[in-house]
Amino acid sequence: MIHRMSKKNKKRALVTGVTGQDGSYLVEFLVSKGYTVYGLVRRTSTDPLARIENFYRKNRENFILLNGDLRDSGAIERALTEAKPDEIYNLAAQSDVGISFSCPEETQEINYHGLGRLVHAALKIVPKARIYQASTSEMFGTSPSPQNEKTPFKPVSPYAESKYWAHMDYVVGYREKYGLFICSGILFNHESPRRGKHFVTRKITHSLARIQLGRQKVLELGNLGSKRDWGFAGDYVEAMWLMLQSKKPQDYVIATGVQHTVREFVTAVAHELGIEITWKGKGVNEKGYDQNGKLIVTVNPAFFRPREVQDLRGDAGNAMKNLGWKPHVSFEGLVKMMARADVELVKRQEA
Ligand code: NAP
Ligand code: F7E
Repeated sequence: MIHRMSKKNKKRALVTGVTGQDGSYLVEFLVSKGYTVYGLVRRTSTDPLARIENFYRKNRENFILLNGDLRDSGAIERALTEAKPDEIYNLAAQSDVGISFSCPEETQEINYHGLGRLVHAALKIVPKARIYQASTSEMFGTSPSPQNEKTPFKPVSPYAESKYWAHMDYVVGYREKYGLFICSGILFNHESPRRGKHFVTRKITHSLARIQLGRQKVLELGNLGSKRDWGFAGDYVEAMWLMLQSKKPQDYVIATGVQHTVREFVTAVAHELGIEITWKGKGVNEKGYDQNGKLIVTVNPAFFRPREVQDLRGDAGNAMKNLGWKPHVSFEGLVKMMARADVELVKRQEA
């Protein structure tokens, strides 16, 4: 059990992607452990701080924001010089798999070269810092489930390829070549009320909440048969931290081991909101009706991907054994948490 640290030996962490879903949970977790956290924030035309604003306002002593972008080596060097981190969590990414098919260069630039810039700067400025890389189950691609650390990587999207090469070159490669303490968390899908609305779980909870409250008629989705292993983001950030507390850097799969289809996620969220869905038809003609026979879910081929990962279910046995990590929120708990949060959000927006 690790206790909060005294001021003198306070650990320092740099978190890239601190404004994202995982970044927001991780900064709360690290500050609760007594860390001083530096968060890298890139310039955007809209306010990027939505997920961390309240926490930032109340924790300015232990939470410092620095301007920077993973595409800018100078900014990364300045951030490392100022933060002097003991631990670096690289969560920044173009993280949308679907969008990576239309923006492969940007995806590669941020996800692959961004990690390259970060590790080169770390070798120069803080060579002893421990580095966590946000790798992904998408790297397994078409390898059948269950997937663990020994499963072959068969990436099928520009996103998965960028993460795969970042893992091979800068995590596995630099650990061997330069003795860097760097490791990959190969995380399966993890969600929360803070998930971006373009990812399928949040699109479903937000849209069905709007449908239940009469603000939207139909939810349009893509591949309903796709299978994922969905966990809670708040549980997964603890695994990131545990990996950097290990004696030796090692890559771990982090997952719940439970798999559901997108269709099952829709049915479960609808049930939570008092809507009982009946599915009729197949493929692009499949439709979901509520208990009154009203059409509420349709398939729109525009949401299909050129290449799809159909079957993900992780085996996190190594993380459970070596790190003592386990997920606390079940699939049902996640559905409930996200559905309720979106009903409250939509109600507030109505007022
Ligand atoms: P997210 O919500 O999309 O957050 C991504 C973060 O990266 C945001 O803070 C974003 O900033 C930042 N970012 C994007 N481009 C950047 C750049 N050029 N320079 C600096 N920052 C940049 O993603 P997430 O769900 O929290 O995921 C965190 C990490 O884990 C990502 O690397 C993702 O690929 C990986 N991952 C996620 C999952 C999952 O299921 N959530 C599973 C496996 C791996 P803005 O706020 O300005 O956009
Ligand atoms: O899609 C299908 C879609 O976009 C899940 C990222 O965090 O997790 C995430 O990537 C599944 C896919 O997540 C829609 O085709 C159907 O099969 O929520 P998603 P993802 O692609 O699994 C991994 C682990 C990461 O690393 C990524 O950063 O749902 N699907 N209909 C749809 N997906 C979306 N987005 N929208 C639909 O309408």
